Amino acid sequence: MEKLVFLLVLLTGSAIQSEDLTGKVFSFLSVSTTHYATLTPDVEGPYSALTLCLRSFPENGIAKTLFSLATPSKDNAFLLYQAEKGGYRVHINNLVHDFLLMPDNQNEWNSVCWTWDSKTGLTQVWVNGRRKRVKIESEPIASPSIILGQEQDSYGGRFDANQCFVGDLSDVHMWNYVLDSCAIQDYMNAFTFTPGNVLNWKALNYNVNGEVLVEPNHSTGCRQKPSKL
Ligand SMILES: *[C@@H]1O[C@H](CO)[C@@H](O)[C@H](O)[C@H]1NC(C)=O
Ligand SMILES: [Ca+2]
Repeated sequence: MEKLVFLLVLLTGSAIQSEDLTGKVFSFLSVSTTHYATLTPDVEGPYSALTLCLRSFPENGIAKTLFSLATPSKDNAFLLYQAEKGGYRVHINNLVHDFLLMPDNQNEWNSVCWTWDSKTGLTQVWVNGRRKRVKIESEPIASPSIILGQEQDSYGGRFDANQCFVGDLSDVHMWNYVLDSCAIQDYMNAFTFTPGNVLNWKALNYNVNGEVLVEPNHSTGCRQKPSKL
């Protein structure tokens, strides 16, 4: 009996291990099929609605894969992909829509939020405070495999080096409901907001593989030089 209790404590202990990554970033250092982070959601699917927010600082301007969520039957179940400058492509249960001509800071952080509601199909993407919308109707999203840094072509695998993310990602949060516009603006402006209940950057369950470093946000700006001495 004592052994069993001990084992249970061990099991639950490892299941709830999480890390506060406030002020930190995942740095993906180079093109590969082996550098990635696996995120474990705090709430299991199916999800009838989702909001995803993250900040990205891609090394070469185009982020490519920002967020890859696959299910056992659909590799592009909830996939956010930047195909070109200002072009954000969403995939929901393998359905695709391109949001073009979005704001896109070069050599700076970009804040991206994406909401989806399976009941209405309303799909919204916000980049740095600018919003675009479309209707994508599909069924709720089943049990997820969530990966940052690589694009899944199967459940948890089959990565393509041409689609990997190189650069920094931070403040990844996901909710199993649609955040209202004010909450999105709070995130965009880096004000206080309610952390994600599915993925929470302040208490993240994750594993890294390959060259993914957990680093402080290096682009915090250099100290201003005094204009005159
Ligand atoms: C990193 O620091 C810069 C400068 O303070 C800030 O603008 C940016 O939002 C920060 N990024 C993240 C993800 O914290
Ligand atoms: Ca895929």
